[in-house]
Amino acid sequence: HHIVISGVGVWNPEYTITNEELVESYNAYADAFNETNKAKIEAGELAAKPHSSAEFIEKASGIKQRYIYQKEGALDINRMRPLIAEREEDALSNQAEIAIAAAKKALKAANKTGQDIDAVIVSCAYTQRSYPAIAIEVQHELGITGFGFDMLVACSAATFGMHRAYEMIAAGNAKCVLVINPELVSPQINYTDRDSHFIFGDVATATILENASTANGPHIFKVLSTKALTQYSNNIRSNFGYISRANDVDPYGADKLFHQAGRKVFKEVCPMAAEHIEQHLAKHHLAPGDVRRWWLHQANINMNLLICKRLLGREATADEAPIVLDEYANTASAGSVIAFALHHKDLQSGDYGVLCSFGAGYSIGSLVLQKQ
Ligand code: CO8
Repeated sequence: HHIVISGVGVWNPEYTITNEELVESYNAYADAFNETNKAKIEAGELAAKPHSSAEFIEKASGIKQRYIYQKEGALDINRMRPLIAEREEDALSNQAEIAIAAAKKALKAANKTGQDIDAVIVSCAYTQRSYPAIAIEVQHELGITGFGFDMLVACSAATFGMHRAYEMIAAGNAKCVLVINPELVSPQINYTDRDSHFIFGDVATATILENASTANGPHIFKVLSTKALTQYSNNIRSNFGYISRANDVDPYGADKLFHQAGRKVFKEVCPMAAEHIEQHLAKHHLAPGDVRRWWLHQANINMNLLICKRLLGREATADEAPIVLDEYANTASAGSVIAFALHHKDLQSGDYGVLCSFGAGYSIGSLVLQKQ
């Protein structure tokens, strides 16, 4: 089977939040919290909220700013969450809107229209509703005949989505698949938690996978193979779900939002990811040194530096393993796709690249690519 990635697109929200803006809001919130709870804190019944710092954030993560779908509300210390107005049932949903924006860019890059697509996969960390699927809404809006479905794999949603597209094409069940990652994650961020308030940003990415015989875009990458691994861990978790209502618990409690044991994740996931990539390359008799570009998951700059060092035995250059964290922060599954979208046009025919996600689950998903 000759299956290729023939187009990719990234859509950025119009609003950004810098580390400085984020920290100013959080610190004002923490001061107000500590003032309100002064008696309990002095009695040792409640922990005081410590200050956050923009320098810490940049040094610990590589993040300088993040995009946000709706800035209003997120920095308001009496609210600490974005204000997103509910839409009527006959209006386009928020996630379909950003999915379509990214999809149009990917279609253009691949020289395709909706008529060329016969399957749509919306794959991301959260969907805003259970049904009807966001993918079917997107399919309808773009005039696509065929089928669509949603799937969730947290950080590895994008790569696992591409894996499914690859298999659907290989099996002859689809010819040209649109995979979209509308990562609208800001509603799940706990802006009152200093350990995690800085980590995530909103974005949408899309890719087109198809048979090599129909691909006619300017930048075509053959998918040599796909490889996936999952291993259960509670170290990155969100307990938000439809059963909360029946549990009689606060559906907005801190454990219902993203939370993690960041140090443990770092220590456990880095070796797993490096080993996974090495094994995947070995299937093609390739060594890490043969890889021209690494489009890695974008959770933390130090994680990527460490993984590359394990693979290459030296530091990777920014040209070899581009980082987009400074501008985008962690965008759940979209990070490696953004890196690919912004840094693929300069590759020469025959060059190898690895696209790889790693994170919650734990989950690792990779594709070994070769520029046509
Ligand atoms: N400002 C100042 N100080 C801080 C702050 C802050 N904001 N936060 C923590 N500190 C303090 C800590 O309290 C600690 O103090 P002390 O030493 O006194 O205890 C000190 O700074 C050092 O803290 P850490 O050891 O925790 O700091 P690290 O250097 O380990 O950095 C990170 C923390 C950045 C979280 C790092 O551990 C990390 O990135 N780990 C990997 C995390 C990761 O990859 N997570 C995956 C995320 S999941 C995903 O990608 C998708 C999930 C689905 C999407 C969810 C969307 C909402």
